[in-house]
Amino acid sequence: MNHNLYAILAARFLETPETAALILPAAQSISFADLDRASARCANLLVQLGLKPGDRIAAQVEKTPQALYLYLGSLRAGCVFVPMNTTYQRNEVTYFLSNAEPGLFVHTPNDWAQELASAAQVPNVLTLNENGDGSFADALAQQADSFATVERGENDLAAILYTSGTTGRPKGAMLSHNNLAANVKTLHAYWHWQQGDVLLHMLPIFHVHGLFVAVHCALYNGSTMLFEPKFDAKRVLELLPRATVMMGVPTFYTRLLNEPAFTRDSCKNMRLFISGSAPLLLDTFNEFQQRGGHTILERYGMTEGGMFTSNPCDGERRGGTVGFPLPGVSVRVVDDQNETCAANSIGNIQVRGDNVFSGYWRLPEKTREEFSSDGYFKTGDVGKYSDDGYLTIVGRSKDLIISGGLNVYPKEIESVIDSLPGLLESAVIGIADADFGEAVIAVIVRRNEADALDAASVISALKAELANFKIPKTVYFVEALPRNIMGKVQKNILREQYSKPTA
Ligand code: MLC
Ligand code: AMP
Repeated sequence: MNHNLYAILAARFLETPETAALILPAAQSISFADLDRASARCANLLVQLGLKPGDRIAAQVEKTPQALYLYLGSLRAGCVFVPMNTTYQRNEVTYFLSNAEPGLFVHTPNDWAQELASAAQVPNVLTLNENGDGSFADALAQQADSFATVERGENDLAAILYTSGTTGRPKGAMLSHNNLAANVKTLHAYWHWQQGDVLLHMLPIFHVHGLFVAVHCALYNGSTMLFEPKFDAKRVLELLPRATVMMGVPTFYTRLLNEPAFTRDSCKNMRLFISGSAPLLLDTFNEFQQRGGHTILERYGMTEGGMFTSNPCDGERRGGTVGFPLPGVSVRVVDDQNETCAANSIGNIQVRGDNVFSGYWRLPEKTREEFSSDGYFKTGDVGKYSDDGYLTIVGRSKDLIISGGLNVYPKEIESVIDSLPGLLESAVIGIADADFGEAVIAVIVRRNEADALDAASVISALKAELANFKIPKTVYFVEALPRNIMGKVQKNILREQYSKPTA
């Protein structure tokens, strides 16, 4: 049997080849047969460029149908897809290229990508802009539109997704064809995907949520996606009457609730609203129920394994919880000695299942540290089970901020701040924010008042180094950071101090 994920998805979506796979903002429609042909062209191109199964393909491209062809073509050719957030800056991309050693880099045209690719000796470089044009699209047009999808085994890699960490450089999570296939089959059944479902797709497609959850589920169900370049609350109101399923991070839902025109009537055609990637506040959950007449289904997952738990489709969806372990996924809460905690006791969340990745790219030591001796992955999240089996995430043992559904590791920002002229040290923290859930702020100690940058200059210096969602919304200067007796910065004190409105 061919375990290639593309073969598994296409066996289903090609049952209805003339159905629209994608409907674009200007109403252009791309059928499943078109998708199959375009991904074949891409796979042929990859072969022509000399790429072999197992070779990496790095992509830093905007959300277009062509970006999806690139992903599907990469699967078909047996290559390993390495998607990158489009707001990553040159230093961030330099690292990914040197670490992944791709055989092809497809990027949005900018001042530096070509130069970085040459420095990293990437043999093939193509461009793709936000309109779907560029040398990648030109090259596709020259290719034949059929391709025999390459045979892959269960454990062969389909993708590497980089995730930062509390220490060191970002790590590439290696996901196999079977990891991804296992998760989509489970989610398809658990969320009761059905004939006629139409997905409103407004998430980026360079992360797990938009690509492996949203796109995979729609493809596996043969469902049309209303494929929008980015989230826009007003546009959601226009499109909801044509959709049945929407997925989003909590910011999508809070922004939708800020629209006075959002009512029960807006949701008349909807079957399911799903939220994840960050905690959905109980207030948002309740207000959405009252205003929209729908109970948002919250689920929990991670780059390293896709989805782990979910509230049920037909049982009680309990606000403030992430529901039950998905079928085939074992999710346990353990104490520091790895003993299972009783219900209502808080502990570390660990997961095991076919969906869970095999390790970090070229980091065997780090991989060993992150798994327990009996094969559970340590998520770094902290939670508890209720008596009746609902999991609640109560916090994180990792120093992580989640802003608008995107992870920001303070250590990374602090290192860049500390290297700026005249600055001694810094602490980056997350504070509650009505729009992003958490907002990044920086508290900085100057080394030398005279040469130190001011707040605006710090922010503009950081913008050149880091993706936009990592940039602190506010910078505060202090004489010293609060430290405990061990010399560790007491971020809890800073959080308390800066969470208060500064009158
Ligand atoms: C944009 N900005 C952000 C931000 N996104 N700031 C903080 N956090 C974010 N997430 C800032 C930009 O820097 C810019 O600032 C300004 O907002 C406008 O930029 P924009 O691009 O126009 O923003 P907008 O379109 O409003 O984007 C916000 C958003 C987007 C929430 C819609 O970030 C988004 O789509 N998030 C979803 C991310 C996601 O898919 N997460 C899933 C990861 S997978 P300035 O100063 O330059 O104006 C995962 C696993 C799982 O976590 O369980 O799913
Ligand atoms: P990422 O590494 O970007 O995939 O982010 C994964 C992290 O997002 C998890 O480890 C959790 O901390 C967080 N997360 C995902 N879904 C939820 C949720 N529903 N509630 C709270 N946190 C979540």
